[in-house]
Amino acid sequence: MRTQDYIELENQYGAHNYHPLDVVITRAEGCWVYDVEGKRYLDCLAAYSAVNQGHCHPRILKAFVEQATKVTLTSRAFRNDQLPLLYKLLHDLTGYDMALPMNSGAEAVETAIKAARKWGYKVKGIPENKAEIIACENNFHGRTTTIISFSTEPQYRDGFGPFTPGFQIVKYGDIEDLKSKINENTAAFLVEPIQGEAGIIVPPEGYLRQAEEICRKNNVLFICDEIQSGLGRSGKLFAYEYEGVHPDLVIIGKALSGGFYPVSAVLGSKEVLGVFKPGDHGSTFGGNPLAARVARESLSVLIEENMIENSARMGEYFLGKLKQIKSKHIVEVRGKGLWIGVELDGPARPYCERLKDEGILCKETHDHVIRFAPPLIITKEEIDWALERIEKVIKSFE
Ligand code: IF1
Repeated sequence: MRTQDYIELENQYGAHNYHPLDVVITRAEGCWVYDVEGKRYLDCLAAYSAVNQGHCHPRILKAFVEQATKVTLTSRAFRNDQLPLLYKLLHDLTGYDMALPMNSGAEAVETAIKAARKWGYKVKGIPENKAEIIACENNFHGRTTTIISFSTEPQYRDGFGPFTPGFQIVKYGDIEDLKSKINENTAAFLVEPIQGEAGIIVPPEGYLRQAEEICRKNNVLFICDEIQSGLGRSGKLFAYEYEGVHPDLVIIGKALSGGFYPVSAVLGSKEVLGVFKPGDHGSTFGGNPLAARVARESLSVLIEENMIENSARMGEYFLGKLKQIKSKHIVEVRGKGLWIGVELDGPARPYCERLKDEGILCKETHDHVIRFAPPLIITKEEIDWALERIEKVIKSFE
């Protein structure tokens, strides 16, 4: 079968909830993916930062296969020999005393919302059903009905009401707005340390530090969603580290499994995550031994193969070179680590289509931004290979 044959099948039998590029990938390794015609592409999306370690990382694959021959799922009605080891590794790596494992990022965000509300009632003493959680304009935290209830993106909400109450929206980066929206019923402030879907928006220097301070002063939980920004993407283990803050809850996912398996988790203190009593919350697959084994290996290779340092170093190089590209259509080039957005004065999709023809796969975000987020193992040579083609494509629109 050829590319078009796969596309026709997908169009005929699949729901059309995406508008993917017309490339049909059959194999992937490291930073490169190969289509059914045998053409190779440099992957500059890394599955929205779920394959930070590079596609089909051999060590994660080995761990995945070995564990799959032993036991994959026990349910949490019983214990297994992998989850405790993941808990210990997460504690040693992050300093957080407790973790609650889930599967998708959205499930971890929902878990954090439930933890914050329960903490609000049981610890802070907010009157029942009065808890409020503050989120930011242009946030992206997932696609469940509760999460899109506080989305400000009309398309993510259209046709999905009625919405879950109990959320307030503040301008991202605006400390005064946060101060004005906090009240005695506020349980938590949920924020992306760098907004991904919004177009890789880095907040003003000091914003997270001031936000944490305001939360502490008002006995409000400070929650960072690091599902996309975390695990090395920004050049540090967590993007919040740039501001030296210590969130009450940290939400992780995506690269926690190196792209092998849906694994997510909420990290926090015993005071906050301890609000969950047996039976309060759960998930059939949450914390399964296969997920835990894969997550352990994914974290280990991230650290042992110095991928976070590479993200910082290669990201600085990539960003610096992209900033040198002259074009009247480029509004701004911004980012942190290997997470870069090139904002244009018009739609970014045509650029992504042309980049595909040049052998580079990336995805527009918020219409006008080309996002470059390759696996964190990318080399200087691969970046130079890409830069040549990126410059050619950008110049072709002059
Ligand atoms: C899609 C982008 C979208 C996330 C943050 C939670 C989640 C995500 C910061 C939920 C997921 C994915 C979802 C995927 C495309 C991608 C995405 F931001 F990465 F670009 F949509 F906005 N918090 N982001 O980025 O995690 O439940 O998906 O595991 O829905 O199209 P999930």
